[in-house]
Amino acid sequence: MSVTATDEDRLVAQFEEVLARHDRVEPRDWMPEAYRATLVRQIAQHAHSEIIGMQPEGNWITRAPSLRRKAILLAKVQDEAGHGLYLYSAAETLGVSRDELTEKLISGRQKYSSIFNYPTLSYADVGTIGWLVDGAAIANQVPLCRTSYGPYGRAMIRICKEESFHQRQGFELLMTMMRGTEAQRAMVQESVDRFWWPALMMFGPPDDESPNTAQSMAWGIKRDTNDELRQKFVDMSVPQAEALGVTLPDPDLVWNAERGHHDFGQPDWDEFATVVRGGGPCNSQRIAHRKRAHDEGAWVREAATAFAARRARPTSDRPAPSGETVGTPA
Ligand code: FAQ
Repeated sequence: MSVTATDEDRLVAQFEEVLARHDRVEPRDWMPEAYRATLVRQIAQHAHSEIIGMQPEGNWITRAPSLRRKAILLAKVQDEAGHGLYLYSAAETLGVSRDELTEKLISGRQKYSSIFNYPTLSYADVGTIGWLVDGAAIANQVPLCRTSYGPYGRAMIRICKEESFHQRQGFELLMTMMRGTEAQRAMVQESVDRFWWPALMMFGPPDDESPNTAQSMAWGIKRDTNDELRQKFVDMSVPQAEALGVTLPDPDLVWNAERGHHDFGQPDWDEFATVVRGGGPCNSQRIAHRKRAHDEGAWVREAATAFAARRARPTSDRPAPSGETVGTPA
């Protein structure tokens, strides 16, 4: 059935009323095509980030310094896989398939967060990623719990609870190292020096260079701008750095009593652009690894599809499992 101009006006009006009430848009509801496409872009990028984000920390699982640290790290990396899966499921409610999204990630047609293109050079990086990267993720994602698209907002609620736990784990690891030897303290500081600026880049380009923010805010997909969230993250991190006893590597970082916020320097936006375009230190390694895992997992997907097809057939049509004869009473 074709949608007339009057029908379309009514649908647009209904959609806008939902947004004005700060209510949720659900998969069954009519939505403008551009709203759907923006959500697919953001949710897919977010899902890919969780999946690629397993690699930098996964690098240290076999070399964790104790059984306890290994168990914590394994659980954290598994949580990131779970987050990726909730997010792919949320994207699927918009009419795209996980296969299609994975293919776009591997072929470079969809992005993932710039932060995961930096290497993890010491065990302190595991703590710094927890503290700063999960910290930045929380600052960005707590407002997304109120995003206008229902399945995305609901996925965010659970993800934020887990990310908040990860952030505390990271902070606890760094605090333990800071109470250790001089060499451990130096390792933490060196790690913070490398991750601080890339963590600030996670919030995206400055607002006046962000092509998507204005429309995404109008649609209630984003609730705060990139610069607002970056500021929130800096304000939240300064007292935490003081408690840890590390220095944040920004000579311009200073409390501004008039604004009630910290002033801070700008990340190197040319470096950000290079990393987003694929030229960061680990971009090709991350994608090659993801592609290899995908190719090597082909047999699992085939087996799961065959198993699901078999389960969908009536019981009488199923081949007997070995050692049993169907229809013969036990
Ligand atoms: N990296 O117009 P805007 C995690 C792209 S947390 C790469 O400002 P928008 C947890 C952007 O897509 C990390 N690309 O865009 C974890 C756009 O591309 P286009 C993931 C970036 O969407 C922790 C272009 O630049 N979190 O994984 C980046 O309005 C530890 C212009 O930018 C999320 O994805 C970047 N940093 O705002 C896992 C949160 N920034 O148009 C493991 C959800 C921007 O060419 C271990 N996403 N771009 O396709 C968002 O909130 C938004 O998408 C922003 C960007 C704020 C990231």
